[in-house]
Amino acid sequence: MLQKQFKQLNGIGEGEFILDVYATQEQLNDFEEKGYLIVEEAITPEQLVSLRDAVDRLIFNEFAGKQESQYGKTFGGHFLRGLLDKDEAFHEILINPKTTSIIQAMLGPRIQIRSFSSRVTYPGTGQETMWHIDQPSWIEPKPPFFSYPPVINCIIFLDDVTPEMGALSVVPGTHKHSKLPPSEYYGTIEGEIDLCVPAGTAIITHCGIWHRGKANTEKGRIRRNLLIDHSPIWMKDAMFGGVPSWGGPLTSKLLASTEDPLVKDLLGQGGTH
Ligand SMILES: O=C(O)CCC(=O)C(=O)O
Repeated sequence: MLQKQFKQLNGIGEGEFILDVYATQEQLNDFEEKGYLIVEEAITPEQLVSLRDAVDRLIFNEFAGKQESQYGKTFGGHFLRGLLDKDEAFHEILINPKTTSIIQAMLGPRIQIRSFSSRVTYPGTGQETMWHIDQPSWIEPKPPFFSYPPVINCIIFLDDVTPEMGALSVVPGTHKHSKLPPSEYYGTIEGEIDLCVPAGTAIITHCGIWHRGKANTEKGRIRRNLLIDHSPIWMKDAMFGGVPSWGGPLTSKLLASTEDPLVKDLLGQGGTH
C-alpha cells in the first residue's frame, strides 16, 4: 500500500500524518492528469444495500412518488441534500478509506465535507444534466494570490450505470484549463468519454472537470448515486446561507437588510456550489 507522510507546519508545533492510500502513485498521477479516478468496489455489498434503502426512504418522504425534476432540465432528477443529518446509514461511509485516503492524498490530510447529497433519476424520463463543473468560481485573469477552489467530488453509484440509464460523461484534462463548458449544453464535446460502472463503484472527480450525467432512457432503470464534495478544512462551509458561525444579532440584522453581494461575501454568505 502506498504510504504518504505529511507534516503540518503551524508555527507552534508540528503535526504528523501518516496516510495509507488505497491507490498506486500511478493512479494518483493519472487522476492529476485527467481529473477523474475510478475506484472499483468502493463500498461493501452490505453498505450498498443499506445506502440504497436509506436513499429510497428519503426519496419517498421528500418526493412522494413524483418523478418531476426539482431543478428543471439543467439538473434533471431528484436531489436529496444534507444526508448526514437525515439518516445515520450515511455515517457508515463518512470515512471510507478506499476513497477518503485518495482525496487526502490529493488535497492534504485535513479535509472537510462541503456537501453530502444524492441524485436519483428515473427510467423513461430522459433526466440528464447539462455540461458543468462542480465549483464554478474561476476568476480570469487569475490574480497573483487567487487560488482555484480545491474541491474533490466523490460520486458513489448505488446502481449499475449503463448507457441506457445515462453514463457519467467526462472530458479528461478540462480541470486544468479553467474554462467553463458551453452554457446549458447537452450535446457532444470533443474528447468526452462515457463512464459506465457497476454499482458500488466510486468516481472521484476534480471540481473543474467538465462532466454531465446522461439521460435515463426508456430502457433504463432507477439510477441512484451519492455526491460527496470535499475540500481542505480551511475553506468555509458550503453555500446556501445561514448566519456565519461567528455571527451575532447585529450581523444577522445587517445580512437581513442588504442585497449587496460584497457585504454578503464579507460576512461569509457568498458561495458557489
Ligand atoms: O449523476 C451524475 O452522474 C452526475 C451528477 C452531477 O454531475 C451533479 O449533480 O453535479
